[in-house]
Amino acid sequence: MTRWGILGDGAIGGLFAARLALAGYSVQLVMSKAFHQGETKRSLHYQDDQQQVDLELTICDHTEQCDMLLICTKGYQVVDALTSIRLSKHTQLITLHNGMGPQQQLVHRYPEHLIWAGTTTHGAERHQNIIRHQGTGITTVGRYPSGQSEQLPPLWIMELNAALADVVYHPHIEQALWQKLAINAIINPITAIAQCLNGELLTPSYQPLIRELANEIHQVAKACQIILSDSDIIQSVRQVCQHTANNHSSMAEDIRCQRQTEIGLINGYIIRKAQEHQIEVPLNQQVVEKILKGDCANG
Ligand code: KPL
Repeated sequence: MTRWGILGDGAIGGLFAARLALAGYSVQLVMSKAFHQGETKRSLHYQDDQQQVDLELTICDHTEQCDMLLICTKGYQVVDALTSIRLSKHTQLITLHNGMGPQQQLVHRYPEHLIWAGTTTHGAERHQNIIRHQGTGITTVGRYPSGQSEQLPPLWIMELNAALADVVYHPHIEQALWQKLAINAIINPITAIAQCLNGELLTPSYQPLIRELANEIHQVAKACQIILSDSDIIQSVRQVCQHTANNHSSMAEDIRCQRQTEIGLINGYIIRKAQEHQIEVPLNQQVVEKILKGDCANG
């Protein structure tokens, strides 16, 4: 049985930790000493529509007893979080953050480790030690970069799926990462700038902006050899807005709470790729500028 470690104890980290523990797997919260300050156990209260459970999880600052480390920090925290713990050579890494860039950084920094990248659409909230699973989703994972030896899904995917379905294996994970990147690059900055709910993006007034952003993203994806049409992007954005109509996007919340946003790894990543391929992306540039300046409603 796979021994799991969770790095990043926010909503998604807490959700996976709780569900793995509830499914009977060995799971540890991995964090630097500076964060756990001598604490060796952490109590979590997990809730969803069917159950409410109290759990006690072990905390440690190393991965000696972890075969897989699920990295659930914000994208811009991944490298610092990993360097703050003792990472054993046998531990495989799985990234689960929004945006792109850190996956590639890990490949360069940790050449001896097997790296997996993933993306999840589960919705969760964390308030102190309470983790609430708000919406079921899909987690997609694959070797990063793809095109390496494994063609078959690894066995641990079944365990993760038993803990928190659905987990699917993607042999070309970059495709799935770009699909999620496109969704985040549209929903997150627009809702953050307008300080609105995801569902408001379904109204006609937002459609021209969504269409133009989708077109810029499609062009850059194509230059990066990713098949992602404008109409697929627009359709997925619509679906996510319908499923999460009453939610605030993570970026809208980051702006409201005056926290650092993931804009640099989302639209910032698209701009960097556009520059590499000499593609103009003026709308992506505009939204990045607004977010960085804090030029948002009620701001
Ligand atoms: O991933 C999200 C986020 O808020 O970061 C979406 C899918 C946009 C849902 O809100």
